[in-house]
Amino acid sequence: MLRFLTSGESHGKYLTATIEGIPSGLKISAETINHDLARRQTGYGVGPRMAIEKDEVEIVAGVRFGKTIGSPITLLISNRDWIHWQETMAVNDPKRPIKELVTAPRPGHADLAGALKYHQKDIRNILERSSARETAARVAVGSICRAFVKQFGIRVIGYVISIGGISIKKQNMPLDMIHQHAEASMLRCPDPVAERSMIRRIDAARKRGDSLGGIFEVVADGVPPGIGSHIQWDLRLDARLAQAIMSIQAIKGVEIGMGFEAARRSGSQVHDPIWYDSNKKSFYRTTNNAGGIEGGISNGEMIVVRAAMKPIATLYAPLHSVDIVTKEEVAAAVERSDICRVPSAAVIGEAMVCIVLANALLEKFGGDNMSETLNNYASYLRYLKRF
Ligand code: EPS
Repeated sequence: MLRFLTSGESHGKYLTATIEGIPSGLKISAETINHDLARRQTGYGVGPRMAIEKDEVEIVAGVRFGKTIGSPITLLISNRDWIHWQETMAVNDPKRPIKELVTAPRPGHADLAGALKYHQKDIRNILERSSARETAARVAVGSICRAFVKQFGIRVIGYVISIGGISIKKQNMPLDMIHQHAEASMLRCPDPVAERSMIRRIDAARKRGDSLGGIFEVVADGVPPGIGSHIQWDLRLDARLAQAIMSIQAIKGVEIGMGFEAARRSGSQVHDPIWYDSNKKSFYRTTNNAGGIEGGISNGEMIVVRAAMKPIATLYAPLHSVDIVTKEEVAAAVERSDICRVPSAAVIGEAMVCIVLANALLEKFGGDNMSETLNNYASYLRYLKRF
């Protein structure tokens, strides 16, 4: 079983992650993880914080001479901004009382619900952990899982398909081209025409003191049939992907394949007819409305997950709120913030998909070292041809 935990506050000293269950013998390098960390930090619409941070991982446990050794892997990422927050975020009792309490909850953030739940009169004790800064740690974990799923020939690609109501046109664009364009785009958007309109929308939102959300899509290519299971609710691959994606800060909706559109169509317009290729000795589909999953099990087609991200909750032109101490009507707190982080969310989505797939693959193929795991996989592929 693969499991992981992250810890760390947005302006604390470090983010950390511990991941357990990766077999021994998997090649891991800080450079590869840093590449994904850098991808998460880019994007037109990021706020001033990203000029301060340049995320770099330190691997402090579980890896020796560039390979996993089967023990828990612990990762550290420094918050460079911490230097400016040492007093505010001190672990020990402060020498002087902290006067700058945050007491005006932001609608859409965890501020009020968290303050009520954890009995806090300083919302900083909530916002520091609810901040999407935490996703840097998840991307680092996802990067290790990406290295694992790559051994199975799986690649996971995320890109933006809509921002602020502007959507891309990608009919029939091959995956390689989508990937290439998305990587080159400052909005991780494969359609340069749509990208230009999105940028205009972001500029307009910035001028108004507003923020924008959008939709990203993550695809996993090369997943074999038979991952996940129909036999229990918590083993279903689609359910696990939905939970993982929904757990990303600010995500309000998740779709697999055709998603909500399937509810508007009849069965003959939705389900993907089954064909057999006797040369390749494998079943295939000519459509993929199921998004690669049927009955909670991967069916061998590309897995397609989409997520809707709400606009960032911190608004430079703040909404109406109520002070949690005085109960007076106030404007919501304005923390320095971003205008749009959908491009980052696409990279975080990739990480969560890699984590879920790695776990489901380990469940099916087991193994305590990579050669055992991959031998089991090779034997399964041989079985599929004989089926
Ligand atoms: C965030 C607020 C901003 C973002 C942050 C998420 O941070 P700050 O308050 O320090 O300006 O930049 O995202 C990151 C730091 C990051 O690495 O993605 C929030 O409130 O969620």
